[in-house]
Amino acid sequence: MKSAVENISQSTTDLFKAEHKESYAAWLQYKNIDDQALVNEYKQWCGTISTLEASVVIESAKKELTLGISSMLGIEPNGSSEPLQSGIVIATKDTFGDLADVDFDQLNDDGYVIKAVTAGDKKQIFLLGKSHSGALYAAFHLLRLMQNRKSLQQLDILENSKNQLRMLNQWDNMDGSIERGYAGNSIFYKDNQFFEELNRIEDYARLLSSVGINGIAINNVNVHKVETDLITSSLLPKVAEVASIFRAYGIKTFLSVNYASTIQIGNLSTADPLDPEVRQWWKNKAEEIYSYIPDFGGFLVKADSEHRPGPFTYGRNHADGANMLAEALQPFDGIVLWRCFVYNCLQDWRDRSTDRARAAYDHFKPLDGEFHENVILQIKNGPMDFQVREGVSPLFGAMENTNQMLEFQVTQEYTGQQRHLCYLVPQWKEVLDFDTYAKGKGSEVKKVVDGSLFQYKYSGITAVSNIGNDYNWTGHTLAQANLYGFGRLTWNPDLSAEIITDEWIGQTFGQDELVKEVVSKMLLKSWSIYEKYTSPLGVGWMVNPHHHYGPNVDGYEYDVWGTYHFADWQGVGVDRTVKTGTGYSSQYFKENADMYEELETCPDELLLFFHHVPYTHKLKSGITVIQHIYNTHFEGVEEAEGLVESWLQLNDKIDQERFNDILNRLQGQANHSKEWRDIINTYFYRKSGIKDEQNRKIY
Ligand code: GCV
Repeated sequence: MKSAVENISQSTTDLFKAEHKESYAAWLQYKNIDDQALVNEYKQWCGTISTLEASVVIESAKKELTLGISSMLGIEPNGSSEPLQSGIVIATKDTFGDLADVDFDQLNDDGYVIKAVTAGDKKQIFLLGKSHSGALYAAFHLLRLMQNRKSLQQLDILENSKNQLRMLNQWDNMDGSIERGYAGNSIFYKDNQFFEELNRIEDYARLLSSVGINGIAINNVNVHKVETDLITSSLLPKVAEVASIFRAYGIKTFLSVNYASTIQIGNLSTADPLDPEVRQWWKNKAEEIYSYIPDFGGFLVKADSEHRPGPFTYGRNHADGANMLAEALQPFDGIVLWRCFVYNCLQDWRDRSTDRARAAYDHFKPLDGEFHENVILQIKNGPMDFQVREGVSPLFGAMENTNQMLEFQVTQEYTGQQRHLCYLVPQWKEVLDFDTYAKGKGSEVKKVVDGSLFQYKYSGITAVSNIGNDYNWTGHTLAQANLYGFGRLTWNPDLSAEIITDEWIGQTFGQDELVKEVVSKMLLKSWSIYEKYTSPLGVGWMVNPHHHYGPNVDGYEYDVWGTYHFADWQGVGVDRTVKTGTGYSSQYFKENADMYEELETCPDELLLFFHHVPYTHKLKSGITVIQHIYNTHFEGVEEAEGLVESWLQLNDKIDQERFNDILNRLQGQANHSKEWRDIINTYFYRKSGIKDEQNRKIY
């Protein structure tokens, strides 16, 4: 018999679907189309769904199309296993190789073709994947077009994913909490167990697959005692169940593992990666895991960071640690995602010879070429920690012979915790488009992590997820756009922020022109607004310790001396130059190293990340640093208030629940932005003694 606790997932999911329909459906709304001419057009193509082969993934494609079509058009499509009549045909190279003029060689593993063909009065839309997953992505693409009311007459689309691995990392703990989670508790676990009913996970899988995500690590990278057991026979059956849900949506399951598992659950006295017993233990463990989950993705590892165990304890390096796990996974085609977020969180910030920003490069660059081919280094976008603004990690492009993947943070740890609107797609695009110059001009981060610059065997993009068990998944309903945008950008980093945003709005809120215009503007300028009233010019942090929400100028918890930004009565900023500072700037390739080293060429938005300057230093705009701080903080508040005004225009155009939820968050943000403004402005006024030129009130 199921306990009350075990049933919670099932019953709340049903309740949310019934009572919070729009909030829960996110961008898979499939609203009834009221334009009759369009309905008639669509009906000609959608009366039958033919599936030419059977698999759980193809079944998901059929299920999703049936749901979308019946909901949008009010018809129940027939099922068929022959492509004989008008309708949608789902197939792959295997069954369709010779039947159409489709060059499957142009498709990569997840690629697909969508083709509309009219012959007499027969109208067919072919959804042809190179693989079953490709066919599923094609189905979601078609539904996206329909949700955005596009004509289907001339469809002739060929799509390839640019990145091989497109992943999410859940930072979920088995007690049900989520590290840095801002949308409720876990949808996977409660009270140190998996939920018995896992149907909410299926809805999550649908959302992820619809934007092309193909991998997920289902537990926190900080692996505590209970989660260490995820790789034991007590929990593997349940992991296998979760994996089978994701599998049906083309998503591979990964686990974060405790580097010291051999000690914690293996009855060994060491986790030394060169110890034969330790190595054998992991080999046996891999074999056991694959006996439950034959297509298990592999291990995600945080080692030697923030008090987690790792190879340093045994005098070994990170290649030794990662390779040991890689050897164990290799016979099963599993991979190791080894995080580069390795730094000494106990460093003394007053000592300018150390610099946290340098850490990842200093640890990993010397190991280039020493990692096995099934290891990927997972590198955060910046050298610090997902700040509203920081440099791009200089490790990208610096390791020609080592697979790399990029880690973003969709959950808004430092960017307003889903209480503030901060749409991160524009920030991510800047990172992806950043030219590393690793192989001369045109060596952008996106080409490093899609594997093309150095022909990596494995590579891609991952991110920390922003969902929880709130009825709208993300706390702030507009934060759904970050999850959507992450997936779309990871599929294709060349998509513009505007296109991704428009796609999302159309599917989420419908086709009203005012809604599209207003929401798009709000989203696209929200990162800049948030940056204006928080920490200025790339200096970072300035948040309350530990929970990282709200202003606290000296609050950064790993700097108990309150010196990380080096603000005094004369100036502010961290000198990371080679000439007089920590030398961090030299970790970039020459073009960028030179640009950041010199005050004249360092971009204003990163000025305080790279230089310590007097408050009277003039920015390229001609404004002094101190005046810029005052101006942006006043502007940021005005613009946050402007977000509320913008939203109010949409009162009768959006369902009441989502309208009110978003309004509440925006109002909270506008109020909170004033606290930010006042604390930051007052701090710098008191430090510098320089008045605001416009004599605005500084508390
Ligand atoms: C999962 C930051 C966060 C931690 C997080 C860590 C990481 O330090 O504050 O909560 O731990 O990054 O990425 O490992």
